[in-house]
Amino acid sequence: MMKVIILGADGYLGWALTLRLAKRGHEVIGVDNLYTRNAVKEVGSDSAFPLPDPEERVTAAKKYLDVNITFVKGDVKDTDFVFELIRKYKPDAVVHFAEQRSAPYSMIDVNHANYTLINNLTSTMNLIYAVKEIDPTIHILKMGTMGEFGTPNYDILETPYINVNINGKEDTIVFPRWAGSWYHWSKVYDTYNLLYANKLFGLTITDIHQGPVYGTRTEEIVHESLRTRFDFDEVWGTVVNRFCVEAVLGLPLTPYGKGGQKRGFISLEDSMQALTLLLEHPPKQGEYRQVNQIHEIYSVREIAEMVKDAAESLGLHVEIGNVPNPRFEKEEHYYNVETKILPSLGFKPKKNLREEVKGMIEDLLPYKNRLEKFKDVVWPKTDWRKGRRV
Ligand code: NAD
Ligand code: USQ
Repeated sequence: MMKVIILGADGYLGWALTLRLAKRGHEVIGVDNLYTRNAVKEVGSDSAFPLPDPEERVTAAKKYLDVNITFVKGDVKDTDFVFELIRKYKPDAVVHFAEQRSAPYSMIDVNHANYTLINNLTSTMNLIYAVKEIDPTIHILKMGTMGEFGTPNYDILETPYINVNINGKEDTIVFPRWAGSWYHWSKVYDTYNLLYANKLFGLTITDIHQGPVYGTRTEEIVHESLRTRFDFDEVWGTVVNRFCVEAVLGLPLTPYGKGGQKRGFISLEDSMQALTLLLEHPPKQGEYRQVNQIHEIYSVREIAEMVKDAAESLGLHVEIGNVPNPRFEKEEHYYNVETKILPSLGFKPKKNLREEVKGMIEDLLPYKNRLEKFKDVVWPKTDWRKGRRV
């Protein structure tokens, strides 16, 4: 059994992973500064499912799953706090989710862009130095994003480096990246810093590139008090989760622009399976392992059609809207992603998007009255090229 610190344990993925690892018998120390809770309120929204305080969550986990979780409130931007944390708990691994994770939030204005870059880069640098100083054998499992690569006209390989030949001379460069928001760029810069730390200090790192996650359920969410957060507003909601709430509210679904934008999706349940495998099968000491964590590739138009079908099978009436794209992105493009590492560790996805969205809508329907209060924050307002909310 391992001792694992999860930075960002109060979040959508962090709480679900806290429950998963604790249930598997690992010792889990969850850390969070509750930033997302406040930042979602800042844009006038809230989690679709009401969230108990961290202390109440820990109590509910004990009651329903019989697990002991330690929760520590703290800011990963604070260098002394991170050093003290690593020194006190001496973990086998640290999972780093504690970043500002919304692309639209990072595009609101210069203050939100700066916040994103400072929070994300500082938290990763603090972790790098704390591990290097206190115990360089600790496995850092860093959550990056598929969006670091953008949507290139070539396959996105699962390798940190690639050989190139420029004017007849060969060398190795970092696999090319071209992000589509300040948030996604912050993850690119994180990757460069981690690659450098791996070379410089010999740190052991798994750098995960994950696509948008969807879902309301994991095996451990056996009671309402164990639910993880679920965002749907224009700033914090991700596309599948948003479409399900739009369907419940009777709002038109919002594929942006032509809707041909493709991404690699994974369910919350399968994301937990993948993360558990990567933690329980760490790379060799000093290795930098880059993993593409996706399951199915779809365009947003295809997703809208699947959500419409699922909602209509439940008796809801759904329209697909025509929404000018507030983002600066390709709307029709090639998209292919190499995924070898997770299957080699035994990863077998249990969910697919078409079936899962029906269960998500069923889970959300009892919260329809709560969701009605936030109807006004669903339509997109954050405009990439204007650099502000319109
Ligand atoms: P989330 O916002 O729900 O969770 C992140 C948590 O980190 C929040 O609870 C927040 O309060 C905390 N946090 C942020 N800055 C912190 C700081 N300085 N100190 C302490 N805690 C801090 O986001 P999520 O959806 O759970 O995403 C988790 C990670 O996975 C993020 O790094 C995100 O970029 C990445 N990711 C998410 C998705 C997705 O679809 N949700 C997909 C790919 C990658
Ligand atoms: N989109 C729509 N309609 C919507 C919302 C989004 O068409 O109502 C489109 C976007 O334009 C984009 C795609 O759906 O083309 C994905 O958008 P998203 O909001 O679901 O995801 P994104 O902003 O990229 O960010 C989310 C998470 C982030 C994670 C990323 C993975 O918030 O933390 O890093 O997914 S990835 O997209 O692969 O980079």
